Amino acid sequence: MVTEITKIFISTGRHLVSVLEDLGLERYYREKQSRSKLLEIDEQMINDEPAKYKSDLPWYFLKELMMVNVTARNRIKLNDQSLITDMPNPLDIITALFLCSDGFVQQEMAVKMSMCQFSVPLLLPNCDTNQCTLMLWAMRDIVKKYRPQSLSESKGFIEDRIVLSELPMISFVRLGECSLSKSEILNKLLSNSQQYHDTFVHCNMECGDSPRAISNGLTEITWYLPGGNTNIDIFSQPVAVANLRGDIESFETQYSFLCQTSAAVFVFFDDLDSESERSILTNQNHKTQIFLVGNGERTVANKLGLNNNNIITKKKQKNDADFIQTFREKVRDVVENSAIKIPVEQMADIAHKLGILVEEDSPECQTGKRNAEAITAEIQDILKYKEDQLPRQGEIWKELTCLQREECRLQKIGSKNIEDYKSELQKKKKELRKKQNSYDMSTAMTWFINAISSPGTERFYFLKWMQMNLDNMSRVKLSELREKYKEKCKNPENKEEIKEIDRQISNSSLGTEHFFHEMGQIYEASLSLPQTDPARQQLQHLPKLCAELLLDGFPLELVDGDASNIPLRWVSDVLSQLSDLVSPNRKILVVTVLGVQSTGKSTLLNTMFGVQFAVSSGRCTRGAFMLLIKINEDMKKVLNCDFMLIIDTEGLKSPELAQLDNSYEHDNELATLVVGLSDVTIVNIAMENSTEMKDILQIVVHAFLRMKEVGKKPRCVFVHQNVSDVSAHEKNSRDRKLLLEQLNEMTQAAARMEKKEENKSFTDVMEYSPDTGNWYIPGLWNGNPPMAPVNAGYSEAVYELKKHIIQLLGNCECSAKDILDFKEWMENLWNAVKHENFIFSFRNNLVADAYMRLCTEFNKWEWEFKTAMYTWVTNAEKRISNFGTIAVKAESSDMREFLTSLKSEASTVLSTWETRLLENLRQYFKKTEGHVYLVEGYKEEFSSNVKSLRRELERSVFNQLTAAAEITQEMIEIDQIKENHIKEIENAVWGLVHECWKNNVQMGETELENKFHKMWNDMLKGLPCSEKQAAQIFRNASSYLKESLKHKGDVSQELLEQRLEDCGLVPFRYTAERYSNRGEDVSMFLNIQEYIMAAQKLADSIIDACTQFVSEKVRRKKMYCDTFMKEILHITDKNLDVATDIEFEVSLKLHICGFAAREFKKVHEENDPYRCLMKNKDSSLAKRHMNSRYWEFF
Ligand SMILES: Nc1nc2c(ncn2[C@@H]2O[C@H](COP(=O)(O)OP(=O)(O)O)[C@@H](O)[C@H]2O)c(=O)[nH]1
Ligand SMILES: [Mg+2]
Repeated sequence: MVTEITKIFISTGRHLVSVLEDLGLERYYREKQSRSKLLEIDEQMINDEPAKYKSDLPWYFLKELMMVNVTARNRIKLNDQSLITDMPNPLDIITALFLCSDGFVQQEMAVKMSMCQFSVPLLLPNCDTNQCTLMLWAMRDIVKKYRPQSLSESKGFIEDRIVLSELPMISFVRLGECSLSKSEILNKLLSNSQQYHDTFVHCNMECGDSPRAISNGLTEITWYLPGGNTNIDIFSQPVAVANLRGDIESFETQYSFLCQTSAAVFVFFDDLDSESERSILTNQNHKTQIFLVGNGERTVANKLGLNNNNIITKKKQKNDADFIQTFREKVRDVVENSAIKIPVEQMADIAHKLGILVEEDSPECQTGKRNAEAITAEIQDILKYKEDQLPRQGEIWKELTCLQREECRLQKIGSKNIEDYKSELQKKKKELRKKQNSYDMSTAMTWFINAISSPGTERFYFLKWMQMNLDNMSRVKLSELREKYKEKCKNPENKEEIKEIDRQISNSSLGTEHFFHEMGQIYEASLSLPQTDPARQQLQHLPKLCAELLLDGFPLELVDGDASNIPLRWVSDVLSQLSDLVSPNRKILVVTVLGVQSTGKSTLLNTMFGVQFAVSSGRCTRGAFMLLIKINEDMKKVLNCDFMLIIDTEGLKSPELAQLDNSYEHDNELATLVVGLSDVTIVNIAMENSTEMKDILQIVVHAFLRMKEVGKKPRCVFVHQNVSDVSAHEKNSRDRKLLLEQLNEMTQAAARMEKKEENKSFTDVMEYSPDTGNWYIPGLWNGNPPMAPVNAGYSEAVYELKKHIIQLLGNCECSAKDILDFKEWMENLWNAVKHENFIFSFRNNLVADAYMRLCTEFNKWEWEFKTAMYTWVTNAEKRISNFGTIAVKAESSDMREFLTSLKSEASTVLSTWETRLLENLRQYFKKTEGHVYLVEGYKEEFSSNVKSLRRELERSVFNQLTAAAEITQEMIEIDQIKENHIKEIENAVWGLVHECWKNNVQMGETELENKFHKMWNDMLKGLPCSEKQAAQIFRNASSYLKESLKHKGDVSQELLEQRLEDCGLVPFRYTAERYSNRGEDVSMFLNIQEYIMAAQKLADSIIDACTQFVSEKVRRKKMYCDTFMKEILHITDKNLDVATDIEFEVSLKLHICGFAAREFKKVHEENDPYRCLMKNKDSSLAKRHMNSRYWEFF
């Protein structure tokens, strides 16, 4: 025995080095291949030429495997037929790759292999050291979903990390020579009748008969998982199947291991002549059942003391199908009756006893595991845990989000002054930040930050352990909820229930992203501390940590799905750090995917780029993750960039949910942001939800038209999933045309609404080609999950799409930005999105359009109402002032009575109008044209608008009446003052003069003047001061102006930041800055000149009309009232409908309101009783009186 092993060791020991050299992998034997290297985009990635050298083969295989191509193993061969004899066995290539990869690449490979339904290595041999390794870590990330028979009634299912599942394992080994192909029989055993699949590599496959150089002793594992259909399922219970390569006589350790872990071991043999062969079967000390499978006679087997039941023979006459059938019976028997169910994780103990290495024993992996467990062991109740350990993200962060939005949108400002309101919001924000800072750093976060600060691969092990532990914890609860959710969504009646499940899902989910949220909040909050605060300084390094993770290909959250907000400062600082980490001016291109929830977006990206976005996460929150991929030197010249940033959105709301709360805002915002950020957007359309996608696209296009930030044209590619027909492209040319027509139509509608009719088609806004911009991708699975492998057609179609996208990216060289540019672009875009509030709230253009129509109509009624009330008030004011003159001597109580009666009269008029408007509204909704039904939901809103309009008018009318009454009253009083006080003044003057005279003091002019002033001021103190009311005029004007521009997008709100007091001082000159900056050629320039002239002319005529209105009021010395300002805006709006430019409109309105408010203010001040007297001072009776008296004396 010993000599035998030594022989193998010596012979294969030489082999490993030479085989690795042959395969060009020797340099990775010591320094393992890492994930970030694996992700790199290089020339080979899009190269279709067949392999030329042996050293190409592993890379070709890896490339195909990363794209989950089921034919990956069949293609490991060279084009050159003459070399065909010397071709490596696919198993050698797989073994070599596993030997040369680090734990993360191994994991990735195992996951993809299991998606292809390939067997994966369980025990990996190293013929150099003659040791083998249990590949526990590599398999850790495989999660499988299946339905055992017990659940087929209830349609329940089990979703589990396969290494933790308690399944029986059945092993297959060979002793001596065997004429049966063990692996092929196994494949047949596991395949159902309609669909044969090569789970294990066998000798009848391409190069499967090449001698194995380094893969003897390799033990592979696969799983048979039932789907709950008795007619299809081969076994009704899940079972693991292991397959040892090579003769067990040479691999006794592996054999022992299998005997101790399996429920049964099937030994394939031809004859058992030698004593040593027999002894190996009897020597084992274990509980497993041994079955013998052979071509030969039963008698040999009987010598071993096995009963007939444990012997399967394939006689010459027995056909394959029958043989397999008997075989299955035996296995089924074992599976159903076995008590031995050892999860792979527990096999590690057995491995240790047998001297088998376990890769998880590496110190980095163990430290990572300990660190992760320290955190996750503490978690009992997820919701409570989040509150205790991650307190900064929940409600506080959501409130902060609202405040940040409100700062941009000022939706609830009411009649407050902008500056005051903003500083009020600022103050609230500061308080929340203070509250965030008041929490101590929780133990969980301290540990988390420490662990991700650890060096090398340790932090990745830690993060992976965290992910897996958290995932395991919430999986049970979540998968149940998700299933329930899907079920409920089929029947949208259960809205409340859906909402409730949604909430529960949110409460029960806890992933590493929550720890990163917390980090972001800790960092952002610390920035509100003084610069020198040690607490703040200690946290300065956090962005760098995350930048490093990003650089290593770890996905980081861009948009926080829980709060639907970007922690802007945090993400910006991470990107700045990233920019510092790479050499300067590194360029990036951005690829994004957009589509409805659970339509295979993440799967698509993962297949395309070999990345690891969470699949089937089914989170109810919808954020966006970004991931950085390096571009290899050889591709840089093609792509003209150094990195590719991939953004995966977590999926837009499913239509059921969108209808639920009628909130389109988040999805529209998210879509606009990511499309705006990307160079290429992949729009994922599944047949069943194309409407939702079109709705969202409309809003994206519309938003682009509104937001000046989007200066470029994003490219978009439509991906139609689940279309497998070969003629799809041909057949769907009509559909494509239709799609483009629809896209054009909605672009035009949006352009009309935005008054930017120069945009005539979708392609004016987005770069899209109907011929090359549509991709049809067949379904992902070939057959019925869980046993279905990935469809080869899927992988191939995704590969073609990938080549196309890389080609597209190669064409956008000019748009490649460096990281800092990207950061700034993101900040601007997000701010713009936050400012925009109008368009995002609609489901699509039609609704937005119908809403606008309703608004227009409503404005008309509103105007009629207001004009009527204005006329009525003017009349009433006249009556009040007459009342004043006629009843000069009347008691003031009479005036009060009169006022009360006027008010009640006003109320009657107001009520009549209110009823009339409500009736108008009712009639409007009875209409059939204009898509009125789409805005049915706004009926209530408009009804309450009518009511609040009435309230507003009532208040204003009452105020005006009161003001008029007061003024009249004051006028009377002023007259009385004048009258009554003449005597007093006379006396006072007398007193003054007399005093001077008595003391024989002769006062100079000035002295006399001063005395007079003092006396006058004392007297005036009794009168009310109305300075304040005058200032109110500007404030009112501002708020009406804002109101009138509310629906015009963020540009207008930004332009409105100017102080109205500074406007309208100089004549209006329109310069069309926006256009002049863009004018590239002369013809364009000439057009602009014409345009400017036309605009100026229009402006002049509007200004004239408004000036006339103002002068009329000024001439008649009318006291200011709010209607004036509204009337002016009305005049402007009426004449403006040909204007195409929002900047023009805003600057014109600012000008007009500015000068009008100033004029009104003057009149107001003139009418002010206080000012009346002040003005009268010099010419006043009193002064004359005093002067004459004084001089009379001297
Ligand atoms: N039948 C079928 N399932 C798919 C297809 N693409 C993805 N899936 C499955 O759908 C689920 C959701 O996929 P995922 O990529 O997470 O969707 P996302 O939410 O759009 O990112 C996963 O379980 C996928 O395996 C497909 O083409 N056909
Ligand atoms: Mg996804």
